Amino acid sequence: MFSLQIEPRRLLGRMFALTGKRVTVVGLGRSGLGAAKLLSMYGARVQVTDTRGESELREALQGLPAGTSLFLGGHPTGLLEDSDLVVVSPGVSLQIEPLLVCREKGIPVIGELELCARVTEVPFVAITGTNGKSTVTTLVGEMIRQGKRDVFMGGNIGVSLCDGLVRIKKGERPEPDWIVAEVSSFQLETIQRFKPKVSAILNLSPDHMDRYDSLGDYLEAKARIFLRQDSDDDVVLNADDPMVASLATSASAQVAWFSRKREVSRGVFLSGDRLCWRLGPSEGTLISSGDIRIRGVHNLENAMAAACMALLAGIPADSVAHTLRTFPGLEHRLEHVRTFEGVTYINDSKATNVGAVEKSLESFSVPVILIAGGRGKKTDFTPLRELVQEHVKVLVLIGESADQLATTLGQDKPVVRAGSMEEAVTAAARSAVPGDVVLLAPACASFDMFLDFEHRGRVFKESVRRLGHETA
Ligand code: UMA
Ligand code: ADP
Repeated sequence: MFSLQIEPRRLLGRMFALTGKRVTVVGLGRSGLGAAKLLSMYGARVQVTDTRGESELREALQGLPAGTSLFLGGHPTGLLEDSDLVVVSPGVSLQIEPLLVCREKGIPVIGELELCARVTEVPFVAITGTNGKSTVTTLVGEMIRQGKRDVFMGGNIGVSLCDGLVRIKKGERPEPDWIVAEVSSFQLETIQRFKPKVSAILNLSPDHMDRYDSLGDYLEAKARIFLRQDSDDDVVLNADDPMVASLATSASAQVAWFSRKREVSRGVFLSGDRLCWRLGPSEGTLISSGDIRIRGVHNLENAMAAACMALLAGIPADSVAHTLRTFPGLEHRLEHVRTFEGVTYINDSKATNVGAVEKSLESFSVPVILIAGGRGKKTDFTPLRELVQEHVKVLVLIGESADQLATTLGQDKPVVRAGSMEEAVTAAARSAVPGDVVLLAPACASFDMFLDFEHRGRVFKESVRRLGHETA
């Protein structure tokens, strides 16, 4: 059984006074820009450093508050060491030399989650896990809205939490009843006092192995989500995922479960085809699984996790059920693009790891032409072998991982290499016959060829829509 060992980290003093403090923000992406704005609003002397240069950061630079000091093209020696506080972006490894030095010198290093937790009393619902975070975050947000409460959604879902708080503090939007935060393991690495009222760990499978030494380290980062929770709080865990379930004994929060496989004493579970809930003395049936709009076994799990969290946040069961009946799912997650000449084209650009591609392939009972590849995350693709054997007719490979994928998965399958997404779609269409599915499920990050997974998905969809309209 996994036992949670969390290294004691230096806590900031009780007062989180920022006025006049020299605070360095590392990384000027969405997270860093939001943090710089929030820090400046609280009177900190903000300096920002990024490995990228001015020309690449032009847009972000325009959004920075006046008076921000800039150190671009690298992280100058001594800059971080002279800071009272360092706020690091999630994409920046804590193992880079300047941050190791800060740690040695006892300079506090936090991230956007911790910064937000220090400046707001609004309760958090926080969601982590390898897959399903964005779907569950959006579902919980919708359920809260349906329950007539105001909600702000942000974090790893692509929206800076600090930026949201700036808007709230400026009065540009009302103070919400809840903040629903999608949180990554990277963001959890830098929390100290972040204490969600309701948290969830959805599942765990290998991902980000370029950043973690082992699956245990990755799980430990995820488990930090309930580090500061106590018996007034709730943590929702997946009873069907042994690694996640084993965390229950390390949590001080009350545990609620979701399970497709068994009845649980507290939480949400499947009984026959009905989704049932049980929390303390109250229990009931939410909805029949066939009435949930988002399809697939993984989405059933997502629906149960979201329902459990929303019920724990006090949202009435009928609002929860209504959301499950109507929520259409998110773009770039098993998204139907088009059926052309009898072939169905599916965009699952967000399937950036093996676990997600497994669920993706399991969703189809017809032959699949799989478009995969991109920037690897030191991933072992071997677990996909059997499913590829069973479901895939042709592999169309793109990006930096194409060779590794061909070696691991392409031994008994036709493999086509493509230099661009357009080429990949054309090649896939050529291999397909009516009844087949062409599926983009890359199992890799997108950054070798695209800005992000959304850009990759859009380019795929554009290429698919152009089929049949090509000029000779
Ligand atoms: N940088 C440095 N030094 C370094 C490394 C990077 O200065 O050593 C700079 C880069 O040059 C770049 C900036 O840091 O300018 C990028 O920071 P970032 O990678 O943290 O990206 P942000 O745009 O700030 O977005 C981050 C999250 N990104 C990551 O964790 C990689 C966003 O999640 C999140 O929505 C946003 O903060 C607001 O909270 C995205 C994501 O891809 C969606 N997450 C990963 C995932 O889901 O797999 C974890
Ligand atoms: P995340 O925010 O964790 O990346 P998303 O909801 O964006 O999660 O989905 C990412 C990918 O994972 C998509 O390909 C989706 O089909 C797949 N997925 C969604 N939920 C699950 C789940 N519970 N288990 C495994 N894969 C899932």
